[in-house]
Amino acid sequence: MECQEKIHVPVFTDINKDSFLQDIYPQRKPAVLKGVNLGPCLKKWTVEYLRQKGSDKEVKIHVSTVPQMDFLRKNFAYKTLPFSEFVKRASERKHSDFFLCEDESYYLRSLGEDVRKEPADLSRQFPDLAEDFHIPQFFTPEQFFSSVFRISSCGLQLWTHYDVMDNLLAQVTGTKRVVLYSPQDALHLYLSGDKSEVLDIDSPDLEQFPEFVKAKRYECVLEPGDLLFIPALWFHNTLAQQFGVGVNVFWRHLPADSYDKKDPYGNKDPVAASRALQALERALKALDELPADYVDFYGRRMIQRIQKRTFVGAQVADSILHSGPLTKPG
Ligand SMILES: O=C(O)CCC(=O)C(=O)O
Repeated sequence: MECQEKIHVPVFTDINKDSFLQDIYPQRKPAVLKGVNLGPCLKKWTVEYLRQKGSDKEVKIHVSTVPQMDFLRKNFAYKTLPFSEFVKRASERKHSDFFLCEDESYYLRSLGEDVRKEPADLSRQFPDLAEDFHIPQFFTPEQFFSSVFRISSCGLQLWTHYDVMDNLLAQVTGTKRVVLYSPQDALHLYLSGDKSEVLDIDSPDLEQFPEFVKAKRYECVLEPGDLLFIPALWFHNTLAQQFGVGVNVFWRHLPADSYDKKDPYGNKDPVAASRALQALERALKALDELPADYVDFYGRRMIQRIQKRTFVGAQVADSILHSGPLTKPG
């Protein structure tokens, strides 16, 4: 693909809570953290050990005939397997037992006990394994939202999406490529809700998605023991280069009541943003009673108003424009 600007996600070593909170967190940009103590999982989590400790707990998984999973066109099936059987199948290339075809791909995003209401929490769904994984204590216990198993077949690619909470994605075994896009590139990603319609980010159809080249591509490859800080609203797309086990931890970055209470996945828009989006739908409906040329005109005016009022760069430019000559505070 031509001309998409590519940026390596910066790598930091010897990070502790203080340096994370002081140097990395306030930047609101992704960062790879190496050398944070994740506990004995790094040595212990072999396929055999996971199968034995995770035992016969039933897990709901994604199964697909192709490794590139597509949520919008639903090219995968939801199936249920005992954890031990799932790990066996996800770790092998060809399966003797299968749902769709002998080289099908598997993905687990673990869920809470009550799937609709409760966020995933490793210490509740997999207590014997959870004790091997040390959650980095970079936030207060009240901010904790969920800890989620991410287990993928080799080659499994997960669609580009954003979440509304801050996130530390820990790679425990295997390597994984992660591509990220800034929230400021949202208009270049052809969004449908929280997901991008551009599935093939490596060779996108530029006739269908011409603006996609304008999105800056941030990229890193996670190795066992690495943590990736994914700030809320940053888009991410993952590609497992080997069978791999990861855990991600979401925590609340905004006050607790900013979030939708019925959101077990951590991906529903904050309450105020949902209200604003609904109000926009009402505003657009109100325009419908006018002829098309008026709708076009007032649509453009609304865009200008929204840009001026909400875009960070535009606000700064606007305040400089309206503040007169810059003077030093007296
Ligand atoms: O690691 C993965 O497969 C996906 C991770 C992800 O989407 C997340 O941490 O929010």
